[in-house]
Amino acid sequence: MKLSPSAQKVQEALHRRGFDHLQVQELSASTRTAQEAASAVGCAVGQIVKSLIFRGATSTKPYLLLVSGANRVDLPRLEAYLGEQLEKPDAEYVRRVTGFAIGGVPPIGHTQPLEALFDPDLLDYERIYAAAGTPFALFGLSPQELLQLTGGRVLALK
Ligand code: 5CA
Repeated sequence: MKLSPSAQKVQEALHRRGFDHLQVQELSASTRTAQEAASAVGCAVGQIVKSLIFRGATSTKPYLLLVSGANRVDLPRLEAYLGEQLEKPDAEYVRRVTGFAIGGVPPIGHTQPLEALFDPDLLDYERIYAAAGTPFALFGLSPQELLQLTGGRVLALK
């Protein structure tokens, strides 16, 4: 099946990184939210990776938070750790730094390199599923593979 252009971008990013064994899947059901994605795959919501973009208020740099779909980020705690406030950017900023629209932001293949922070709860699963560029696309992988692909720093986020 031919992938849509945004999903194809993610498949190509996997290819460039030597992860050709990972396959982007386009589904007929929505994967726009973690809950919808879990229903579409038939997995626990905790196995869905939310790829969330925040902006450092001081550094102005974007952060990529890779969070289990079951968790909410404890922002004050994360801000204390990072030593700066975090702002929730608007949709246009998310598109600019990632190259993708909200609802399909993948953990890899961004316009620019993003500092990634990785929710340790994702390590509890053998297989997790991340967005692949559109609100109908996902790819499955192991948490260790996601760590390798993103260079994420494992940090309690909830
Ligand atoms: N495809 C699904 C499962 S992987 C997905 O992308 N879920 S998500 O949680 O990673 O992405 C949606 C997230 O985008 C929301 O949790 C929220 O943090 C963020 N978001 C939603 N609307 C906006 C908005 N208007 N501006 C900035 N961020 C937004």
